[in-house]
Amino acid sequence: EEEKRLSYEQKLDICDHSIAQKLLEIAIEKKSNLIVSADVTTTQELLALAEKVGPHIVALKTHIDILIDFDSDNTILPLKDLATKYNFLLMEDRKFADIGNTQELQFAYGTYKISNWADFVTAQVIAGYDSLDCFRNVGVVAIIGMSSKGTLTDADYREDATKIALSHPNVFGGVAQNKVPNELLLFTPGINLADAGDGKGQQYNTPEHAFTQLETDFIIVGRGIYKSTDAEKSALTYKIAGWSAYEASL
Ligand code: S5P
Repeated sequence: EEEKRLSYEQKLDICDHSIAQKLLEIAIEKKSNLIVSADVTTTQELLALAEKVGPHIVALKTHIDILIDFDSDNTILPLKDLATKYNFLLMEDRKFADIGNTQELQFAYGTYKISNWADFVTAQVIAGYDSLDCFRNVGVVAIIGMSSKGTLTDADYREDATKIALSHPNVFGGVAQNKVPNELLLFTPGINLADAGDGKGQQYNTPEHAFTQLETDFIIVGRGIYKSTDAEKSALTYKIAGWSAYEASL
């Protein structure tokens, strides 16, 4: 008999990291596995998007360094209020990719002071196991495989990256376009119901593909939601599509 994917309830028993636990609890409570990628360039757009999609998401993924008007009082404080109001986590998609000492500085210093506000961050594992030690007070989602055409994350790389993700106590999940072991939470970007690509190398799949073929835990949707004419309605559409695909995969 074919083994079934684990439910969020079953994952709660084996994914111990406190952020993994929070994400799974929010998923169950909101019946959502949707993460919106807020790739907008002004604070006003970011907060407006968070207000619209907040009720439907488990986390809001940011690229905080693309904001033209970042200000910790005007950007982060209201964003944190919205995260509390609608019960979602903040995922900063920084994709750290340097030696531990440099990452430690990038994480805590500079303009964005990510360590002050992010619940979890993404990091490449290219610099090795010890490079991830600096993310002590947040959770880390390791980039195991990328969605873009021609990515260098081949099967050998992904196998080694998965070993680091599984063994490092700061890491609770992976970003990938393939299955990962049950002990990790899987995050899958490159999700779009209307498009197959963006003409810049991005490759899209459907929520159904991500849950049936990859047994993902969370789908990440950017332009499919924030570029649509009604972001609130689109978020609801992706939330329902993601939850139905999850239930069908059980
Ligand atoms: O392999 C990856 C990893 C990530 S985190 N492919 C990705 O597209 N991402 C991110 O997901 C990317 O940086 C962007 O923020 C989001 C996808 O956005 P969309 O507009 O293509 O849905």
